[in-house]
Amino acid sequence: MSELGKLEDLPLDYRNNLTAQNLVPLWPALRAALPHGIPSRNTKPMVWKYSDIRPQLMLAGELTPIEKAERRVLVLANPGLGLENMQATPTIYIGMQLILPGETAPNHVHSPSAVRFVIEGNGGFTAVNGEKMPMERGDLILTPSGLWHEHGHEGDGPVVWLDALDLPTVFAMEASYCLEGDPQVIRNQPDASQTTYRRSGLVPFAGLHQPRNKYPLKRFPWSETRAALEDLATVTNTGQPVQLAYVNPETGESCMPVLGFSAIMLRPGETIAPVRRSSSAVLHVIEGDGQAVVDGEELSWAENDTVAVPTHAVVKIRNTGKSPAFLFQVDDAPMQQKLGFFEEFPE
Ligand code: GTQ
Repeated sequence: MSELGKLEDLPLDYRNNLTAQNLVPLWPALRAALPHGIPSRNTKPMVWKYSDIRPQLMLAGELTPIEKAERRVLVLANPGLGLENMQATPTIYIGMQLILPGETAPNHVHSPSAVRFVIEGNGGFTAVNGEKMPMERGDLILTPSGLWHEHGHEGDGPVVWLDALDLPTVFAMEASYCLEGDPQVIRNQPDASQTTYRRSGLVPFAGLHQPRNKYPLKRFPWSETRAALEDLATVTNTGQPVQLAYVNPETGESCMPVLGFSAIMLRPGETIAPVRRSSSAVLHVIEGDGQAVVDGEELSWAENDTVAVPTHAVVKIRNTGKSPAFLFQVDDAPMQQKLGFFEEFPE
């Protein structure tokens, strides 16, 4: 392999002339842009502990009224990517949102797509285009690009959920924006998508051959996902990941366009070594205790903690507890697939 020329190899007046004309020579920067073999990654493998986040979030509840916040969120920012960029990984935004009894996070719509994964509390709800959905612990609720959404809380005590957005990508495309609107008129069909798509393999016959609603199912209740994982575990060899993807029930494709969502079960004492992938990911602990080794970084995790996994990382995950452990995974594989460079690297 030949050594590429350096910037300093060029005469200073030539460099200055290029700069003045907004031109840049590629060859001194080529290897940084196209590294050999593996991408250069700034994302730090790391864990955010819920025991650290929760007290700060409750303080935010005292310090900042919802009217002053619109959304009361602490963002999990990866220090390797610059805190101000609000990226857990290069493509994944993760926030922890708090809503207190009686509060409303007002109606708005934006170009980035979001999902909510409920962490604690009872009585929270999200309304999407007039469809009111309950938020119970472990539920996944979709608020896709271009759909109006507002959140509320009709119970007691704090309600906290994890927000995952494709904001870093949409923002990098200079395409991120938001509109504010009047409160939604709630239709008399709460949780309608869940009722219509009650069971996998069964979709409404009416309209089967018509252009489809892009987001037919908007809430995935945890009770169903957990039971499905337990069933899958009975037919999956130990050491093989017990993992289910959240998909569009009509197409079988990932339920959102940019980010992918899945749930993993680890049996007591089990270690899994998922195949190495070109995608980055975030793992959020639903239940259980364990350890992860991510590119050699040893991380321990407990309930409600959140782990950042860089692209191309070597990952091992171990359930150190005596009960099954459950993880919620966010990854950018759907976007990488659409862009044509998603890869898996079997050992
Ligand atoms: O709840 O709509 O964490 O618009 C960031 C932006 C949550 C939301 C976030 C948002 C929301």
